[in-house]
Amino acid sequence: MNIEQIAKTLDTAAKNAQSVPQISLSTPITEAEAYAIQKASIERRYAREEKPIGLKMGFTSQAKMEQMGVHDMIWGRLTSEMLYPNMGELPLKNFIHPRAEPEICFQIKREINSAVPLSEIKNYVSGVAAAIEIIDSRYENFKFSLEDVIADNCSSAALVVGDWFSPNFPIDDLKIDLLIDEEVVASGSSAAILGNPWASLVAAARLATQYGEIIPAGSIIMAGAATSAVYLKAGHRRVSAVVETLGEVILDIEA
Ligand code: OOG
Ligand code: MG
Repeated sequence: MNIEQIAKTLDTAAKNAQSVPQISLSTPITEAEAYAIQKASIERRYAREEKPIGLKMGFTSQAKMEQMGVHDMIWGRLTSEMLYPNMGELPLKNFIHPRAEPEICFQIKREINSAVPLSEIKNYVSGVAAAIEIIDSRYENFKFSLEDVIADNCSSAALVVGDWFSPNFPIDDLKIDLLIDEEVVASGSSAAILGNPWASLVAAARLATQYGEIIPAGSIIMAGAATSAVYLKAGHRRVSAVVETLGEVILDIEA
């Protein structure tokens, strides 16, 4: 098994918006190897001048685990090229089969270099915001094993973050809607994210630092989707997420 070779395959698939067969169909990989492939593939992005901006959690809600048939939390890396401005335009042609999901995002104010208990996690955070993640599995038919999706940087493709609010703002049980062209296509609550989105940040700190990843001040951390993800298609004009009291975050869709 050649980690660099698989990393290149996945990075090229993302760059060219061209799907590839699942790795696990031809090469069995362990979870540790999958994280090594993810790291190597993201390092190829850094070599193209993309910058690390934070991390994402995945499969932190029942809705997501059931939709994808996967039952373990995963984490991936976010880069500068993935971040779109609120109200910006998302070019569909850059993606294979993109799906949108509504999330909560944290902004980190103090470096995290080891696990942090729930009782202390707020001390590391400067803001909370509504967000949308665009996931775009590089695998054919959006199908994968847990190891496949970890290697593929947890399907992460793009994200947009709304206005920041104080971390003292209650976020444990907020209504979350995902809308396409102003119509609600998925609904849930922030409580669906591990019972409380703060628990997802605790998990991110534990899992990432376990793999030797330090979370610098200024990073953003996506808590994972509260609802299942919804395909974006040609003809759609806008995707938005509305989180009770945190407000709205919007991407216009460029066909
Ligand atoms: C994997 C990514 C999961 C989330 O928020 O749960 C994820 C996928 O569903 O393709 O980002
Ligand atoms: Mg997500």
